[in-house]
Amino acid sequence: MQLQNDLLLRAAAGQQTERPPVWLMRQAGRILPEYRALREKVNGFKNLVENPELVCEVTLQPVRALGVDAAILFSDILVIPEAMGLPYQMVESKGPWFEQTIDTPEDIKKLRIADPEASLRFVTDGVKLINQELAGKVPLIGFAGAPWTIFSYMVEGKGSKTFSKARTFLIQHPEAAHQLLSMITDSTIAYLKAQIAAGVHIVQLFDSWAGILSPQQYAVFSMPYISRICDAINAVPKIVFAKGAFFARHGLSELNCQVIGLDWNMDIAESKQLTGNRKVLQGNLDPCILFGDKETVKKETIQMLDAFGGHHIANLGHGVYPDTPLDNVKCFVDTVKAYRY
Ligand code: 1CP
Repeated sequence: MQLQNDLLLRAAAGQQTERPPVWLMRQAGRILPEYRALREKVNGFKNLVENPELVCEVTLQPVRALGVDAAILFSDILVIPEAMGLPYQMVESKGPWFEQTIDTPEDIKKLRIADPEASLRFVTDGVKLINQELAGKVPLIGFAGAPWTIFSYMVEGKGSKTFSKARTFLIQHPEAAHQLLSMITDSTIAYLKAQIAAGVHIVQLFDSWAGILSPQQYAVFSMPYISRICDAINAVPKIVFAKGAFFARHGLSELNCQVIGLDWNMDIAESKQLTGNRKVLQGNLDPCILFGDKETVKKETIQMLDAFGGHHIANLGHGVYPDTPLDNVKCFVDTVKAYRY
């Protein structure tokens, strides 16, 4: 279907656009009262994620409420560990929790490569419904976690500040780590291909825990797997967001992808230089700016847009925090939409 607003796809393709497209990581979720109400009604996160009609509804909520230039599929990166044999729960106000974890190389034998046809139909059915409902209004972003980030949750079993258990696994069992990362990679390729076949227009890989590895470890345990995914997916443009991996910006710019996401710790001018204008850049306003007053939100947003100066997709440097004032999220979006190069 012809898209009415294809700004994101034009920008991702490296074309000069009249202004940057804008969307927010975690735009679907707790910033919206209509999300909180629905989540309450169905009694929890997984009951939303696993129901295609509700996936569709929650994906569309921010498009209606904020007027962003893209929808992002409502799901979670943790559906992949589950499809590989490690089910997760989402514990109210705590986050993800896995009953079983990967503690030893032996544990990997319990896992399988994810079969999206068999276990992720709620996602692909959701994608089809979303596109029907969007009717070409804006593009739909699909996503998956990068293998290293998924590995971290499978070993750790929950969120962590240090992911020291996951990093220790790399030291004690490097070969088993590669085996598991490879299985996650194959699962992710199958999963993204299924999302694309169902209709997503562009995909983002979230390497949320990239920044806790050393540059050397990143080059060994993360980048090669991201590279394999980028090489396997060619039907749509790819965004790679490696949170905290300031040391990998040059390396990331050599991947077979169109867009690199930046977090707010990464200087814009320096990032442009390190990526040598080979990539479109996405990001990178500190989500905390949206807790300032409107003048501050406008001023900081325009300053960021000026600093990128083109070949840019406007976003925050990480997901929008759930308690952000909705008015300020709108102010951010409206400021980008009023901007012209
Ligand atoms: O309703 C709730 O309380 C659940 C909060 C929530 C939401 C709205 C979680 C739990 N996941 C999601 C949806 C989600 N997760 C999306 C939806 C699309 C959108 O962006 O609007 C996406 C892209 C994700 C991806 C995701 N899940 C990431 C990567 C992005 C990032 O933030 O770095 C990660 C690390 C997760 C794991 C996860 N899921 C949920 C939480 C609270 C966490 C993080 C836990 C931790 O701190 O380790």
